[in-house]
Amino acid sequence: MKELKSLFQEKTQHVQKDLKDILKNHGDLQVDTVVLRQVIGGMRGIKSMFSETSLLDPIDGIKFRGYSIPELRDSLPKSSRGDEPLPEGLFWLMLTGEVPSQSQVEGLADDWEKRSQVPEHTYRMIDSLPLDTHPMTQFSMAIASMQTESVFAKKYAEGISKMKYWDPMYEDVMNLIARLPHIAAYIYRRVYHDNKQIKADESLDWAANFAHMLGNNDEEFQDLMRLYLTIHADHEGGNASAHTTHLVGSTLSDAYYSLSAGMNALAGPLHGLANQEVIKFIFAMLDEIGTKTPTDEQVSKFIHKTLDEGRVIPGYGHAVLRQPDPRFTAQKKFSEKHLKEDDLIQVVWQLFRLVPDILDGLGKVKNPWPNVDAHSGAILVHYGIKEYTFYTVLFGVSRALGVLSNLCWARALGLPLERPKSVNLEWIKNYITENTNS
Ligand code: CMX
Repeated sequence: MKELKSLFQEKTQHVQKDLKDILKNHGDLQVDTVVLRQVIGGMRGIKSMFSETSLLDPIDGIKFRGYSIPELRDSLPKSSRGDEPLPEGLFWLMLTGEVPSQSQVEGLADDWEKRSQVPEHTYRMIDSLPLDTHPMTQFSMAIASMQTESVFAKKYAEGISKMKYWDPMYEDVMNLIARLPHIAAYIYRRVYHDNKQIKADESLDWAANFAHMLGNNDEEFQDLMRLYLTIHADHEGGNASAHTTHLVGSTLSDAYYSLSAGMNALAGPLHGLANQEVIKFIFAMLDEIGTKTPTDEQVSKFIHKTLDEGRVIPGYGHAVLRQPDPRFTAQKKFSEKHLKEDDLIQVVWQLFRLVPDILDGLGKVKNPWPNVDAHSGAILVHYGIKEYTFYTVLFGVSRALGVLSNLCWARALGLPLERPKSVNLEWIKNYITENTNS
């Protein structure tokens, strides 16, 4: 069907040109409460979602129920064996708005441990996939495969009142969160460690047990996982994985369908997959230059080359942030404490020194600063998790905490089906004619 393909290409070129002209000449034209630039440009900044769990400020970064990342590190309960906050505590905070006590997080960890049995058919489904299936595909499919267990779907089929939706949703959410580290570790060990699985250690907290099942019992790595699973958990409601989970949930799809969809959004290279792209980019650069300790000049040259090829610098830029991401800073602080001498960490910091000025020089990048994904890979490599195609799964286990607490809230508040209005090119052109002198 060559004819169809070339016809399509020709049509896109016309519309592309029209949209470019419209953006240039009428981008600021008001349409209802927004402007045309936002209608065409990915809805940037339109306040049209309700989400209680966190709020993102372009300068200050993310605040979870009013707590910045440094404040979380001070305020949330910790394990007796580490300095970093327990993600159980963040989940409690996001769900209730209250900082839990030590015994409350321990109770939550116990509850998750009791709910952690993954159905046998999920393991069989994962095993049926080719080994080289991307781990995010395996993860998303594994989540969807557990939909057979949905309490919400069962209660809905029985005719539950809408006033009670939150209850089975809460049960699904708790069951899902409890099982995610088990599925993720299973995929990791299956793909990269000859399917040699490691049994859970019930005495450990949620993150430390995950680290253990991945195959690393180093206490420093366990603490890293507590930090990692805390800082990636939420970035208010409009980011692609949170928004997708919310949108799918708004149709009264259950938590399994909703999270699986959200993970598919996270798997895009402009979103969560950027964490694997960053380390790939660094490895490719070091490989090409032929050293582990490149000079600033060599690194700058590689960055310019990447941009000249029409590619983005992964780990840099953000749709909302206009400062270095506090999640990047938290990982930098962790590295300054534990990994200062690591060559790869030094390269991450070298990029931090060089990339922002180069991106600024392009004159179009709104935020030249590093985001969360710029740092995580190099830390994981240090602790032996070198298989970077797995990195986004780690992000996903954490992101589930935020998007699933939002799902509980959405059903508790009876938030409606999402249904924004879209318009076509003809509508936009007519609108411009009716509302301007052109
Ligand atoms: N490298 C090169 N160019 C970049 C860039 C980067 N890191 N960041 C933005 N730009 C470019 C955009 O591609 C766009 O170019 P065009 O006008 O030619 O299309 C221009 O600068 C303006 O983009 P923007 O308004 O600054 O950024 P957006 O809100 O459109 O996009 C983001 C935000 C994150 C997709 C973008 O910065 C990017 O592609 N970054 C690299 C990928 C990445 O790190 N993603 C992870 C984000 C965090 C996460 O969700 O995990």
